[in-house]
Amino acid sequence: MFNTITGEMNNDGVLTELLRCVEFGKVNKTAPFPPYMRGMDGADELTLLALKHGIGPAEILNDALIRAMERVGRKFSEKKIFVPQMLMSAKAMNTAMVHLKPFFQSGEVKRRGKFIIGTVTGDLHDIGKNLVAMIVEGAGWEVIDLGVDVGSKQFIQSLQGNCDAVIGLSALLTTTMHNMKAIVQDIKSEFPAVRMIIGGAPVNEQFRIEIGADGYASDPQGAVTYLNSLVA
Ligand code: B1M
Repeated sequence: MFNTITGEMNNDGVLTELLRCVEFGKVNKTAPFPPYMRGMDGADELTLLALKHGIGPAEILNDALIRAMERVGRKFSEKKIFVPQMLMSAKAMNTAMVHLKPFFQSGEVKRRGKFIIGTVTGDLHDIGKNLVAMIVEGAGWEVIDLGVDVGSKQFIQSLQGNCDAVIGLSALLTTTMHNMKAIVQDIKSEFPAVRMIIGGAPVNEQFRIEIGADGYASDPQGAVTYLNSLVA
């Protein structure tokens, strides 16, 4: 991991350290949390270092950041960590994403269409939704991000000025995924022609069929593939 002569880390070392920072919620060098990492580089510095080493943004995202969040989720399920630690990990991940965002957004600027996205009512998880928004935007779509805890009313209001837009619903909780059904029905009754795609860890193709949504994607690229298929 370290070059003993120069004291520098190789690429695997940088990614491993970045993964550790997100897993344990070390945001940046000056952050006091976690106490045993005090004074060490955090997600902020290590993401910049990874980019400086020429590691691709997709590799940084998939091999360090998303893997770290998978570990965080597993430990939360096993009651080895609790909500405050999850929040610190989310903060570290978001800090890293600030540096990656320009790469994902620098795609073709010609707009293919509009995409309105939100995390559904009752759900405050936004990391996955933000990633989808970023990558869809990078793929040439104009993105209107309504944020978290978004219900039918906000989606419908947003559609009123953008009736040609495609809607994206994200949910991370088994409880809130069921709110998607009412949102799909409410939107379809006001705007029958609007296309809607759903995503998020607990949902799948079977659930999409059950609630009458038009598309399902397990990841941001799947959302791009679906959206592009509508304008092909
Ligand atoms: Co929460 N949380 N959380 N959490 N959290 C999960 C989801 C959980 C699985 C953890 C666990 O128990 N193992 C669990 C849900 C269990 C369940 O429903 N069966 C859980 C729980 C229980 C809770 C609380 C209820 C905890 C509590 O308070 N007791 C609470 C709920 C609050 C609320 O929303 N009302 C809660 C709170 C939080 C924090 C606020 C602390 C924080 C969120 C911070 C934030 O988002 N700003 C948090 C976090 C960080 C997590 C985990 C650890 C990580 C989520 C994440 O960001 N993953 C998560 C465990 C896990 O997922 N492993 C967990 C990384 C992200 C890139 O993946 O969001 O899946 P994901 O998005 C993916 C795909 O799903 C897809 O693309 C993304 C990129 O690949 N995708 C789409 C997502 N949306 C899409 C839309 C599309 C297409 C694809 O088209 C429109």
